[in-house]
Amino acid sequence: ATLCYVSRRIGSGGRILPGPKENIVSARTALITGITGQDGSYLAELLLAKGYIVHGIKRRSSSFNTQRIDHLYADPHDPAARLFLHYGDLTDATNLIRILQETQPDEIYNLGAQSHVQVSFETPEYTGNSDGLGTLRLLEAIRILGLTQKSRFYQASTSELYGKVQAVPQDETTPFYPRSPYAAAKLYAYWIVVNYREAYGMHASNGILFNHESPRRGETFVTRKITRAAAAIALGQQECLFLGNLDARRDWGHARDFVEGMWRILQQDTPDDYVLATNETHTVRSFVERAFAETGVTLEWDGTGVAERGVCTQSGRVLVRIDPAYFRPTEVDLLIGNPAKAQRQLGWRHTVTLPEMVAEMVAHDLAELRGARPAGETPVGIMLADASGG
Ligand code: NDP
Ligand code: GDR
Repeated sequence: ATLCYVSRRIGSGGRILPGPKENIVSARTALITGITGQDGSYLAELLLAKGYIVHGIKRRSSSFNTQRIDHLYADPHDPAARLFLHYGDLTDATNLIRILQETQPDEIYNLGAQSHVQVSFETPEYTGNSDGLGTLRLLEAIRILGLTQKSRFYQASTSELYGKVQAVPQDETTPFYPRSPYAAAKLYAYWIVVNYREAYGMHASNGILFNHESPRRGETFVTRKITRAAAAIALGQQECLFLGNLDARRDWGHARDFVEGMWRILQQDTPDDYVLATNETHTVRSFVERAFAETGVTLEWDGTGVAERGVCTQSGRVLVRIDPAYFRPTEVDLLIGNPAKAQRQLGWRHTVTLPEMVAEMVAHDLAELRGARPAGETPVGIMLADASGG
């Protein structure tokens, strides 16, 4: 069942296409938690293109939650199918044990998490359960099933661990200082991975990934919220964008580059912890300016927010406003990562620049909003990108 004769590659729009045999690395089996998320979808594409058999855990939902991977899915009855989905949840230990027993993965990528920092202040216990204890459950499942020497383990650790700035740029030696229930849960996960590596000799590694974005980014993370709003405003479908702290600085890369780094981490002979980052930092404010510039709008700051240049004084039109509801009880002010170790040991570096990524995201959102909601159909003033939770 682990032999794979079909090699495929990813075509435009992420479709799997027949490809040359050399794409096959081996007939390895991977399990991805969080496969329905941004990173899970790009990682599934990457692994399928390399010839892996990919199993993914998806949560039961009352509405469809597989949009990001639908283009990868093949009928499991098709003998060439190599992507298989299993219902499960990181809060359910017996379910995880059963899935690991059935799939016997060579590589496990733990990407599943309640991943929204602001939401973690509203749901701290659940976030601790899924993001912290969920990681422990997976590691214990590996141990219980005797897979410690077979299954390599990747943990989606995060630059949020650095939290309150201790040093810049941040690297693998920078002290952690978590600033949210999310970061505290991920801190537990980080250390339990290190502990299981040292205690049981497991091939378990942390990728300490700085922010990475894409057109598949969830709509309530700040970059996608901004690009969707810039597109919607340009199309006359939205009046104004409400944001919180514009002065926060982030090291933003592209998710497709970062999943390549995850895979490289698990291909090392020795498990270890690595920072993946671009080594550039930008304010939320400058991201807003870039995104609106992509739609031909030049923004000019005033005391209350951001106004469209020229129009502000003539009609007083304000396109971006501050809503204190989006400020966090404790903020992470400045992230900039030093990926030197990953460059040296993994041969990894980011390839997509910030301007390229912003352009891709805005173009995607313009196309999506044009298709989904032709201009004029949606009442002006609706906050398309301003869903609850940030
Ligand atoms: P997303 O929020 O896009 O995806 C999260 C995934 O986890 C979804 O598939 C979600 O399922 C699933 N999930 C949530 N809760 C559970 C649970 N209890 N049990 C099982 N699955 C669950 O996140 P990203 O793809 O952006 O991030 C992937 C991982 O990397 C996360 O762990 C995140 O914390 C971490 N990370 C992300 C960074 C980034 O900049 N993107 C940077 C550093 C770390 P559903 O679709 O049903 O909601
Ligand atoms: P972050 O990403 O918290 O860094 O976590 P997010 O995009 O949510 O926030 C980035 C910065 O923007 C500021 N901000 C706003 N954020 C949101 N979501 N909505 C707003 O309206 C808004 N206005 C300003 C925030 O205060 C913050 O400073 C992401 C997640 O993917 C985590 O899972 C991951 O671990 C880290 O990146 C690295």
